[in-house]
Amino acid sequence: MVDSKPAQRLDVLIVGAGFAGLYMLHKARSLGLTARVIEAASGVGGTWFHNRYPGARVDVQSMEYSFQFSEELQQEWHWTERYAAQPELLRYANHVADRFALRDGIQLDTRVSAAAFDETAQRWQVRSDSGEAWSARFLVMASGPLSTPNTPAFKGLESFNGPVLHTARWPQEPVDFSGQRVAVVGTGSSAIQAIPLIAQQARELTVFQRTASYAVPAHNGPLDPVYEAKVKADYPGFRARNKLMRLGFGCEQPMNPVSALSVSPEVREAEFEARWRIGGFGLLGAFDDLMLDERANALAAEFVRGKIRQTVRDPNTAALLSPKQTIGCKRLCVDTGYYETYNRPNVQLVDVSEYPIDEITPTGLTTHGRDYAFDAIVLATGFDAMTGTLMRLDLRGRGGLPIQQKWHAGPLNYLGLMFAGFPNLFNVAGPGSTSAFTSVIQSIEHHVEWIADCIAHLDAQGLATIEATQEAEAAWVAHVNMVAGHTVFLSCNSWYLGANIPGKPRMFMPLAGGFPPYAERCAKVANKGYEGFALAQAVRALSCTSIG
Ligand code: N01
Repeated sequence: MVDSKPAQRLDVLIVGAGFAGLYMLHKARSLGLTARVIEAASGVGGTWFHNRYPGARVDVQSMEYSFQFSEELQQEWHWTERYAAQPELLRYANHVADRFALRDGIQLDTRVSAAAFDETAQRWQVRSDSGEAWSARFLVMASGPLSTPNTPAFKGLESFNGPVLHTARWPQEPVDFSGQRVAVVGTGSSAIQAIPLIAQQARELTVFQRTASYAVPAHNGPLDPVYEAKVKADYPGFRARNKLMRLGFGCEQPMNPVSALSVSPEVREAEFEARWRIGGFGLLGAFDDLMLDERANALAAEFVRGKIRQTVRDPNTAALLSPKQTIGCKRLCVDTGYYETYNRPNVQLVDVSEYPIDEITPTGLTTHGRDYAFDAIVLATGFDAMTGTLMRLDLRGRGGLPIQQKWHAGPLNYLGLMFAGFPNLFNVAGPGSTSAFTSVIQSIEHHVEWIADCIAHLDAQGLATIEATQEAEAAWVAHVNMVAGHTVFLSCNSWYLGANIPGKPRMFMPLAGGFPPYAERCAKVANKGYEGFALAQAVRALSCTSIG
């Protein structure tokens, strides 16, 4: 271990200055707690700080993908587009940091590398890789479910003569592909957004696809001022209606409570078509059994494949772009001109499903015995999702238990918020919660408020620690698995299952049961005196000095 300076004492140490960390800091301060955010990057914004690739934008509508805790904030902020692009989202994160005077509580360019629960002091002893140390009663991991990029271990990756850019670690300065031959590896949400824009700039673009994705149109455009005024006229009502939705958003296009198998082909087609014209995730709500019954799902899947065939002129390319897996099993992509891009003469698609990329060479890459030459390679290869960031920390609970040992078979958790053996450690938007299936800012607000209420409860009762019980945790993980078992989510290899990372244990990580029942369960647990948690008195008097 690096020699460390004397530990700064805090009530709450927060890891990460994305939306979760910003709101947690604000909330902790509103409770009168001393709190500090430690962020590895040189700015706030988390996901939206790092994912600066061309075309990066949110796939939930801007009016829904924003904080609701402050009516003033939601009234004063103006989104320019239906789906905000990364620069605007980053401006929003910075605005939130300034508006709520959070900057002096955020330490940038500092990477937390180790945290251990000290059972005697009942505090988290936390260190950075530069040897700074903090001692906090509570540790909040606001480090994001999609924050550790997945860079496949391609042979020869280091040997490439040109730049290798990962979508999730895009440079801050603009990248110009003009006149270049560019490779994009991957065809998930990031690639689908980046490909149309790279294709407009590059001389030649070659996309290496292992699994085709389903994409539905965003129909993005300037935000309609009439719509904005309508939402702002009753923003709390709009938010409340969204909270009743399964995804926590989309109240204007609710789930159609009808089976896809119970209607005529004409009715079905009309419903799919209407939702396709609106764009976004609403297609999966066209019928209430699309995510539950593979026969119903196949009808929606074929509808999208039909759209691909109508859009892509070359039948071979259209066939390659047509996914075979159930729709929605991997996260649905929301695109702007993705399939149309393959009609451009400078774009080609290479299938690497059967014959993988063998090697990156100084001049390009090889697959299936063929060499391809490139000036730049873009890896749109996703993330070690939900667990990657915590598993890379030296994070130890009671008895020095490393998180790697606790999670060797998958991320055990209770309510997606806490882990048995790791008292006073809260995880925001992690495995076991519905966050991956919601508008994530809404999930973040829900988690942060639950955590803040929990800390306030402990303080009011003179309690020092809270910890999930092993029994409650086991029952919760079984519940998350049981819910997934009633859906189509187990029918393909997705990051939800950890299947995109070689060697990662397979466990369906997010809760697929819908936001309203999850939020209700979290509230019920708290109302019952934190059922399933062990709460304990201080083993000795605790004191906490303010560091401002
Ligand atoms: O990552 P992904 P992403 N050789 O894992 C391929 C959110 N997000 O960054 O499917 C060749 O989806 C891999 O192939 P396969 C959103 O939640 C949101 O695109 O594993 N290919 C796949 O095609 C999303 O789900 C937004 O067979 C390899 C691709 O790389 C999540 O982030 C925008 C490979 C990775 O796709 C992740 O999206 C962007 C290899 N060795 C992201 N390894 C919006 O809000 C991997 N691949 C719109």
